[in-house]
Amino acid sequence: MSSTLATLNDWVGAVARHARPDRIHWCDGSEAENDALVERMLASGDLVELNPRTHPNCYLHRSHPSDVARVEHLTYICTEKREDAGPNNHWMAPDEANAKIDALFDGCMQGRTLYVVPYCMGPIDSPLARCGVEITDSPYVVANMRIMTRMGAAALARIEREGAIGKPFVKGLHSIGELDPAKRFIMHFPEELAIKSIGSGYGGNALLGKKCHALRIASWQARSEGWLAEHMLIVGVQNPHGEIHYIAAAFPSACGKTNLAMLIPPESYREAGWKVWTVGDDICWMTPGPDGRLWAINPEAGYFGVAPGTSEKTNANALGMLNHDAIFTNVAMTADGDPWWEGLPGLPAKDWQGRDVVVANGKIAGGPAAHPNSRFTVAARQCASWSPHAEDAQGVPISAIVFGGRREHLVPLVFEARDWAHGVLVGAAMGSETTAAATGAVGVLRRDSMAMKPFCGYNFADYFGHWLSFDKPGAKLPKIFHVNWFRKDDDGKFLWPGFGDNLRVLEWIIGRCTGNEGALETPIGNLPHADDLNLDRLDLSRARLDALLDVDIEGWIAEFESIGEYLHSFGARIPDRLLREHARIAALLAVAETEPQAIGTP
Ligand code: GTP
Ligand code: SPV
Ligand code: MN
Repeated sequence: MSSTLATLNDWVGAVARHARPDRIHWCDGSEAENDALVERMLASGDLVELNPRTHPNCYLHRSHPSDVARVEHLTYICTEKREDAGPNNHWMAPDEANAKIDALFDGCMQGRTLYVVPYCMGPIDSPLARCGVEITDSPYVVANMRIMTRMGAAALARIEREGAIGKPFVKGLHSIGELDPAKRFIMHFPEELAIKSIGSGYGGNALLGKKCHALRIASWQARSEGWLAEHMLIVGVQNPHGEIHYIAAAFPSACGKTNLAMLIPPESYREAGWKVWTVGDDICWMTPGPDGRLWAINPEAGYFGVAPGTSEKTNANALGMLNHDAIFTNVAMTADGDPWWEGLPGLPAKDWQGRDVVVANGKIAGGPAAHPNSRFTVAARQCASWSPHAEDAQGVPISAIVFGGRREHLVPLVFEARDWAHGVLVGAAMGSETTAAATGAVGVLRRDSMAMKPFCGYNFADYFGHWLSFDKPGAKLPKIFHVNWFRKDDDGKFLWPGFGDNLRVLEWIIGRCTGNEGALETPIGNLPHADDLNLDRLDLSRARLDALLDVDIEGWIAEFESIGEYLHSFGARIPDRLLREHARIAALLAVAETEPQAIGTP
């Protein structure tokens, strides 16, 4: 097989001559093709079959122990000009990058099959969707791409149709190479709509439709075309009147997007008739519609979600979709062959590397049995809360944008930005404690603007300017909020119960959008008064609520100094509008410090 599109055939041919695979396979995405791939991976040991009675068509993949997360230090944006990549990215000149990575691709597929994987990001008939082709030598990547994207014949047909009228597709080249961290690079060439990734078979490093295409390359395209490609979940919240408000929320990796996207309302809300609909859990593409609102699609067709912590209590919707047709990566396994991770009942027999688990006094010895960044891959439609509008070609209209991170201290449960420009500052200033989703230290506070630090394909200063540019006549922009589920008390315990109870905060957010909720103005933004939140049947003391809503002026003054330094680190390219907004709030904080009576207390 090959394509009717000469540019595609030529590229595949050129790659094959260089990487020298034994065979070339063009993927059609069919069931039969997938079955054959699974057979081959079971035979090679790439996959282990899980208990077919409790988990039919479920498989476990154990990645190389040095290849378990994204590698930000090996991820490059390769633009002609260094300033276009910005200080937020690692940069390499395209010529140098191509030479370096092409040398590693030389002959790297000998003895292997080269798979040509055509895919579509977004509903196959949506004008907002975009296509790409990934070339890979990893059957595991093919099986994951089949779940995570619209992969195969229909995507190829669209690519050929668009190619015939000169519309390009994104070219992604991937090889697991030698799985050697010293020979691992994830390189992006936004000016050529191309990606080259070698040396990793894991998640965002290898499933090129996801972070590489749908965020890094797409954010670059979105800037020149007037839309936004964001690291956001999309959730529909239906109130007892049957009205649905869609919220897009940007939290950094492993900070709660999947959980919020699949939220199960607290009992009192369920009884009252509230429902929550999942549209997406990781990536959101938003475009202004003819009505001035932002309309969003989820470019993905599946979830590549964090396994540890997923339980009946925290995310029953996720657990419920994982008992058939799922791939698990680096989880542990019970003696019965069921997948297992920290947070599930019972005990595992084998850890994520396949080693026997030692249990002493009912506890697992020697660290977690499932890798902290172990994940599941599963089709989006298997989720009980999958929205009937998730595949609407025009997307869903967004009522509110929410930013949030892991902040043990300082940042209140929720606050609302005054207007769009303030909201852009709130997003740009986001900080979060690092997680296991990327290699490196965990729990270190860093700036992660709009949760896009690892994913923005161009200079953050230009990106902030692009965000600001949406505020123009005729625009009906969503309100912008900031949340923090992770504030802790003096004993290091979370102050807020989180998970399903986060709907209480979403209700206030929606109420602010419809004009039905009150708020207290503070220098950092508008907060709910204690009695603006619906805390029905929630066991939360007034002292804890006050602590959650506390705005510590001195702490915020220090925070704003640090935010100012951060903004200035982008030099002259930083939009003046953002600096003015920063100065405005810094001035309000200074007044509040000298005249505390000038602001109220929530
Ligand atoms: P990526 O897929 O890496 O982009 O991450 P994500 O944002 O989808 O992460 P996910 O929803 O899987 O979050 C995983 C972690 O956040 C787990 O450790 C959860 O237990 C924790 N988490 C999610 N929601 C809450 C919450 O409301 N409160 C608390 N305390 N923890 C939460
Ligand atoms: C993230 O790290 O934000 C993820 C997982 O969603 S990965 O696809 O590996 O990037
Ligand atoms: Mn993510």
